[in-house]
Amino acid sequence: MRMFFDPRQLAHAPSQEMHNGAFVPYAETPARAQALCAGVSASETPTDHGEAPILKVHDAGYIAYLKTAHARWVAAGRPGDVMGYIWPVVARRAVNLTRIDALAGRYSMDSATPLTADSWTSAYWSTQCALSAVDAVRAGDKVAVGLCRPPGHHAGADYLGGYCFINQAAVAAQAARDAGIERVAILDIDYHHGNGTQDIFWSRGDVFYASVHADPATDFPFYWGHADEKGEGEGAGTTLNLPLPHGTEMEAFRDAQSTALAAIAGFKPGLLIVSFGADTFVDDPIANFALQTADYTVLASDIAAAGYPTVVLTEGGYAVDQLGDNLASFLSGF
Ligand code: SP5
Ligand code: ZN
Repeated sequence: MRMFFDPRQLAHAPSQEMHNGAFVPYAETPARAQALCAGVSASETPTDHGEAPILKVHDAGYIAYLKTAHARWVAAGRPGDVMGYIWPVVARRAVNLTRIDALAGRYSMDSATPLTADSWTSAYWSTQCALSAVDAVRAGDKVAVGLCRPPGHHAGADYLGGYCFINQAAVAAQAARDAGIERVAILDIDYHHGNGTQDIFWSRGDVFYASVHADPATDFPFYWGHADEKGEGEGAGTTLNLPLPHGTEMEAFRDAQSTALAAIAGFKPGLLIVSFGADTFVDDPIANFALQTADYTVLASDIAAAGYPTVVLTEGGYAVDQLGDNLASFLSGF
């Protein structure tokens, strides 16, 4: 099984995030990437596919912002890392934005995702891992893995958030489409709803998005992920949300994943992308499900049994000491 990781993914290292009204240590640490690598036997550095596949999904102004925001923040005399604190909410006008403070609100969904001088570089290489995993599967491998950190599923076409800057699953799905795979399915089993992925493919009939996650009534990202969100236009019926309550254990989680896999089977995808978050683990410090390490093998076996060429991309998982074992358990199911 080929796995991809680039050391440049370690550089992004914010010190703190806003959480429940106070600054706390940043949960999405470089140590997470080291744990992911420790969980697998070996990894390769990805091939550089350039920016073009990223720009097929993300807004050009947003990508320019990711590259330049930290320098503008420093030039404006701001301390630390870039964080939005004023947002153009519905019906306000996001025009003629010149101050970095205005741009930070325009291009972000939360103040829990500081942008550092290295964020673009780390997110870029995280994305190259996803694209290289797509290449491996297109070349005939049954499954390939992108050790993606920073993660991606909260990032929309023109916004960052939830520790995410570039949506690796979306860029990978689009690359597969552009390579001639007619239908792509994304199965998102991170604890949190993948609002960015949902937004990007909301009106598209060629990419199915199915997510099992904590109920947005109680959990981040709050404004997406309810069961009645099903897509629109050509995408009507190609979004499936399966929210679950705090305390969810393996049996209910596996049932929900089976529901998602049954819907995906009806879609007949040529490629499956799994957004794998290990923050469903019982001891995750920022989440509230109760999966055990051994459960991940069973979940992956169910996915493998569906028989699709499969790209696994890592998303969240903040119990760093168990993250490698949880990833290893999941991959062993293939
Ligand atoms: C990819 C992913 O799993 N993103 C999750 C983003 C969740 N952000 C909201 C919860 C923040 C909790 N932060 C606690 C930090 C403790 N150091
Ligand atoms: Zn998560």
